[in-house]
Amino acid sequence: MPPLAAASAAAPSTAASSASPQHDRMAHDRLANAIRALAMDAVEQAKSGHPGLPMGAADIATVLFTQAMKFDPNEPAWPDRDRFVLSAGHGSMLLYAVLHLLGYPRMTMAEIKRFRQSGSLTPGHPESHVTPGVETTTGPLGQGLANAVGMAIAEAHLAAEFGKDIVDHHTYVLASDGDLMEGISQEAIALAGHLKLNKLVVLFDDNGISIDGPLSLADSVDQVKRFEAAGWAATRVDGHDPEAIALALEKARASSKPSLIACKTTIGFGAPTKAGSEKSHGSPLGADEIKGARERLGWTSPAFEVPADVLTSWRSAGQRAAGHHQAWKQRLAALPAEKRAQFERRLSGKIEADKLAAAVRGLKETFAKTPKEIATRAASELALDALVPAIPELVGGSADLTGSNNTKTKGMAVMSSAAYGGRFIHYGVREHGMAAAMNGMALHGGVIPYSGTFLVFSDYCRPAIRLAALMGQRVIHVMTHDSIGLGEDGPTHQPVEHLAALRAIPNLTVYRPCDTVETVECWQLAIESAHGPSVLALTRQNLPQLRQGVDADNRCAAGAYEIAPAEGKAQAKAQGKADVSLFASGSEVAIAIAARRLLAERGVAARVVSVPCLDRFMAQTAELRRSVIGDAPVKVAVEAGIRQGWDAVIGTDGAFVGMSSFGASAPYQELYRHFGITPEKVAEAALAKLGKS
Ligand SMILES: Cc1ncc(C[n+]2csc(CCOP(=O)(O)OP(=O)(O)O)c2C)c(N)n1
Repeated sequence: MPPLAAASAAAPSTAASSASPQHDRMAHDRLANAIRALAMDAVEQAKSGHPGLPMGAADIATVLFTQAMKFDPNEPAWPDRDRFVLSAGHGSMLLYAVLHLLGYPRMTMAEIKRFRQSGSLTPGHPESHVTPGVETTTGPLGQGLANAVGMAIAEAHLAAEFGKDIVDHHTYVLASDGDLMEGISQEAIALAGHLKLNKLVVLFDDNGISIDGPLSLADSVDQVKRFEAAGWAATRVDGHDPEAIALALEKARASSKPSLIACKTTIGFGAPTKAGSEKSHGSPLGADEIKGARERLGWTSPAFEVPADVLTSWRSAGQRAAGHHQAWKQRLAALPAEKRAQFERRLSGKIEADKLAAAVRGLKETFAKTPKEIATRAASELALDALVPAIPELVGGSADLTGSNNTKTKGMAVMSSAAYGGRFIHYGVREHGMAAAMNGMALHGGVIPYSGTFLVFSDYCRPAIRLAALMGQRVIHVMTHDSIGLGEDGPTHQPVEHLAALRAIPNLTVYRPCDTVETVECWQLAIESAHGPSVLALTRQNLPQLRQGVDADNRCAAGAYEIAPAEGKAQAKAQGKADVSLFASGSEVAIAIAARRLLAERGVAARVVSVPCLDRFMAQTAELRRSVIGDAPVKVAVEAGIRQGWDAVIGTDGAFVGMSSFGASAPYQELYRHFGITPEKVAEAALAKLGKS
């Protein structure tokens, strides 16, 4: 698409349409000063917030939104809009001011006045699920930049699949010093450079200031060289020179590489004593400073008032792409019906439920016919062999553990700069960047990203997983080698506290299936979870297939269910009465079932409840939970992780067989014996509680 015309196309009175360069500059300044004024006034009114970045980056944002970007305020979710990511989320007032000025209908002046107040569309940091026009939730520095890489990946992938007539947009990022100091930025820029994501443009707010003071206190990286080394086109401009910014953006759009534009700016631009200093970063400027800034900027309007001519210019800039949007709609309408339906369905996030159900049923029938004693990571691969062809929006990957995570199915093409249509991404050893890019892909829409790494490295993904949960995004993390069961690699690689730590994240669903059938069911649930991320914790070691036959229902959906009824005393069996309830997840379900046999030999009736998903189970009604937990006097939980979380099932007086220390390096069978996670120890724990030991 050619660069959009300046605002003049829609309204002759706008900045760029005027006669002389000085007039242009004055008109630009007034547009930018509107952002500055709104930011300082809103922060002042809220008595908290960050005026420095919006005031410093106002010129960049003005050029970007009034000259370069395409979007439609009346349809913020238009699929082919350019994406803008404010990676430095603390500067949220920049984005809110721009959305208001451009005419996003819900971003009213009343919302600007309610900055940071309860229930407003203007929370402290941008939240994608709260505010139309906000593409991703930012605040934890570095995440937004990595999200943007994912958005650019999704754009390139969908363009390859559906054609550039329908998918052809840019992703712009405003990143701060803090964003670029965070380690995740290195993973993100390296991946983007490698994949030659040339429609990704990062505008670096190069103000040399962070909270502690001048950047020189802590950093001396040459960012231009750094980005160039990662395969980017990189340049420096004066971030207060609109022409230079516009020119750099034009070059960036023509580049065959992703582009960095390092824009030298003054934080708090316009503030008489605080500009250029950390004092303008994160607190209200104060009445005197604001008065002085108004004088310096020549801004005579009272707080929260935008002069009519300035608002008109901004609003007409907001309408610049209306024609492009209409033309896009016509191109979409002209697509063959089936292709259009697929595109619309994929962007809507609806999966083809019948195809998913058929794939799941087929897998269950296969496993019923030929039960398999395989690791759940291998079961997951078999599941993906059926799911990937059935669900075209699945885009997989791994952080350099493809062969271990089993996330690449037969015939899955690799995504590369030469083939963006590929559906498997080699993310490299970049777990954090991978998880954050996946968030960006999900936010972009049209794809469901899934990935692979070891469960222990969920720690390296955690900040991004937390944001996926907060944003309610469907991303699926395949995390294998889920316990001491991985054996010889030892305690550095053996997750112990990770299941509990992940379960602690609200709106994240953690699955730990016990066999092939549960693995398929958990995959189905993860794909169906349109409004939250999932983790599939899978084993390295082989496990017996415990589920026989074909269940029409997805038994994992309730999170826990009785997999083996009470066995032992004849009358107990008849009445379904148990002396002991054993609860277990994943690889330990088979151990619990073996313990049930040992207990039966001692005349003790034990039932086994498989708990593939504690999160889902805890979300059931109290009544259902009570019925699954049962009323056996003794409850024992078995999981090769820490106890935390299990008391909700077994009570504080229940027995727990699991880990309370780090693991060790040895063959896994030995480790299970060493740490006492065996059928014998489970039976012993139950007998002790019964007073029979
Ligand atoms: C991961 C993370 N660590 C720390 C913070 C707290 N924090 C907010 S802004 C900031 C740095 C500010 O410097 P810079 O990024 O240059 O922004 P500017 O001062 O230019 O607005 C920090 C440390 C954060 N938001 N995210």
